[in-house]
Amino acid sequence: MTAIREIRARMVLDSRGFPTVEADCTLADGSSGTAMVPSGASTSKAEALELRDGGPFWKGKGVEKALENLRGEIAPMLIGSDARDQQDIDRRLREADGTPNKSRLGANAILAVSMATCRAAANSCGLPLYRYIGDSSSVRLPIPLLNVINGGAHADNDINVQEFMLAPTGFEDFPTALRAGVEVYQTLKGRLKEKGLVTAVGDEGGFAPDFASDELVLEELAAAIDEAGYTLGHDQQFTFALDVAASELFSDGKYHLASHLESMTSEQMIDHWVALADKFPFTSIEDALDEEDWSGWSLLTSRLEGIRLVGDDLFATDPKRIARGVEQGAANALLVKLNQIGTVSETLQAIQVASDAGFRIIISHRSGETEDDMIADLAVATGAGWIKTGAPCRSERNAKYNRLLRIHEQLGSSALLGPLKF
Ligand code: 2PG
Ligand code: MG
Repeated sequence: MTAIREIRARMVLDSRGFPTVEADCTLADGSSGTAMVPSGASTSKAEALELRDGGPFWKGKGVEKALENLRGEIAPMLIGSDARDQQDIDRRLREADGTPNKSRLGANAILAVSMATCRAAANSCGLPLYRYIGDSSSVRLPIPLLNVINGGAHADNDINVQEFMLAPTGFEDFPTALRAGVEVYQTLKGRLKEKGLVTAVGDEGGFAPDFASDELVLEELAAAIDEAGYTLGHDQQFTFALDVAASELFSDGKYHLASHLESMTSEQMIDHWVALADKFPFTSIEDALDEEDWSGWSLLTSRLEGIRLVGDDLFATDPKRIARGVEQGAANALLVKLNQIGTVSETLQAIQVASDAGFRIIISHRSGETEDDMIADLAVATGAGWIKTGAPCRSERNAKYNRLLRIHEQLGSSALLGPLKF
């Protein structure tokens, strides 16, 4: 009944208006699942490869080659396979590709099929996706990390840090945490307007005004939280989270911040974050250093013990890189992106490796997204306790928040919020 009968694929547009891959998987019993893959802007060199056509159309970002591989090679190979055996499906996809970074068939083609198969199997079992991937103990909704000010590669301003996030860490349930986040977001919009700053939004729905320094942004956010009637601080209602995306600031062995005239060494960069964490209450700081600055990461992790130091570009959701981080004490939290590794089961394996080492798990969107909401289910399925999916603005971001609201309703009084261990 759960044998794959048909796999179809097409090009659809992502939130930046570029092509991406959508796949449908239909099973012998008529159940089906559809999935779309996202696309990053500040990508790690260690990520699985998104196959793009190059050439004159779509500014080189067409996905016809990926679709050809999917229709001509992947679909025929998987017809008749059991969709419930995700491990086996993903292993065969990996082996058929045959490269370390899925560059032959394309991680976009591979992931679309992996995700669509997973959804079809869940539908065939009559289970919501979070329960199919997880089990009956999957009742933890994630605390949303709301990216309300966009800088770096995601916005046309001079802010160094790519993402300034509100973390509603002191609330009882998901809807209340989301409501508080939205109220602060809307209050912030009013404050920016009053100051004559732009309230146009960046790729992830956060505002993208110009501020002279990262500190000024954080002061503005603190004021918005206060004005909205909430409290900021460790053990209060809100804390902050940052994604520096420091690989984007690193060249020739140095860090170059727009707010600093002089470039910085790794040690100076670490001092900079330690000083900032002294002034503001951060729950986490992501990619504070370059993705190959392993010794810097170890030093930073030992100096900022109380804060979750999140490896995104550093780990690229790759179990091998995570194992290296665990061994070297580089980072203590994992950012999880399905398309960095390219299949559902390898993503789950990455989460397992990191959780076993006591790392915090944050499930994440990409800056180029679609209305696909699988990451909401993935967060609940794995009990990660954290999700990063942009500002509460732009429907590709809200698709995930709205899915979590529906899951919360489904779970009723059994729903919990946040990770088992903070
Ligand atoms: C990040 C992501 C998502 P991108 O750096 O964490 O916010 O951005 O998808 O551009 O890599
Ligand atoms: Mg990041």
